[in-house]
Amino acid sequence: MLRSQTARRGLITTLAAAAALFVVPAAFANHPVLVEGNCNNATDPMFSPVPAPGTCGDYDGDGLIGTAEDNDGDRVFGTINGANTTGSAATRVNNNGTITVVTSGLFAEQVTLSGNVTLEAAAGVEANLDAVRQGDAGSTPRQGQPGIIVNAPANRQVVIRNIQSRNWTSGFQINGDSRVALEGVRAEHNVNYGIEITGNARVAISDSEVYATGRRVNPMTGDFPSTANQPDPGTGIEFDDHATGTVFFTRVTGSTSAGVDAGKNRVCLALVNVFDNAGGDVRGAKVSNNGTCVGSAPGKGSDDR
Ligand SMILES: [Ca+2]
Ligand SMILES: [Ca+2]
Ligand SMILES: [Ca+2]
Repeated sequence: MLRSQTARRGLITTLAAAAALFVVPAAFANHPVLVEGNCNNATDPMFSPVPAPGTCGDYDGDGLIGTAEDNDGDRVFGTINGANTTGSAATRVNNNGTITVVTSGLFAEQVTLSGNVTLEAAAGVEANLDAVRQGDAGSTPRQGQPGIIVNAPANRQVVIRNIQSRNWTSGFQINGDSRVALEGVRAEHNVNYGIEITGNARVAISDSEVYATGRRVNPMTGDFPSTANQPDPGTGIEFDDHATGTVFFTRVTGSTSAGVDAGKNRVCLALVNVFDNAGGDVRGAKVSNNGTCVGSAPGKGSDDR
């Protein structure tokens, strides 16, 4: 009897300890956070002193912005990287959650997404991930890098919605086995690619705009395109390596090379407006005028259209 009571108490203790492990809310997974915008004023953006609480750039009105907001422990952040991986450890999403930019702003930061994450701007909000912030010494090295990089395993899904990316080598670069939906994104004035898709990535692009790839005048990095500075290659959307995808209800104009280059990969375009792309509007993709890629043959090159 005594022995069985002791055993029972031991079992209860073990179960209680196990239960405690499950209820400790150290870091919530898959949760939403907000990012404050900024007004792109000389005295405001994320690197600058704190504005008056509640004024431009301080969405939650606590007098903190930028990295200070990243680290005050609430679920509002001052930078996109803070909201994802570098802010308060207990509240950031760590590539498992939703990051919503809630007020317009300039975000002069390269962002890498590697998990089950949604990065979006709220309706009506202009979230501009721009390599260039006037007067910021980081602008020149940033212009030699991609803006938003996705490299996630195949069993994760990344969503990027209503975000614009400008003045990088590639506005959006999607690598590896990533599975990505780009909805309502804008890539403008990126030098080499608006949207660059490599590896085995699968990407669905919809309601998006890719303009003026390979075209830029910049006193620091040069005049693209020019004899001295050629884009490499200046393609609006490229599906490289073994990447596949669909492009729906999207505009691609003014590229110095192709508008959409799918090589011989399985890529379908439906209701896509391509215009004035110097290297040809579409290379290698199946083009559907029926508004859907369902039932269309996989891309076999331009003859398949
Ligand atoms: Ca704040
Ligand atoms: Ca705060
Ligand atoms: Ca915060």
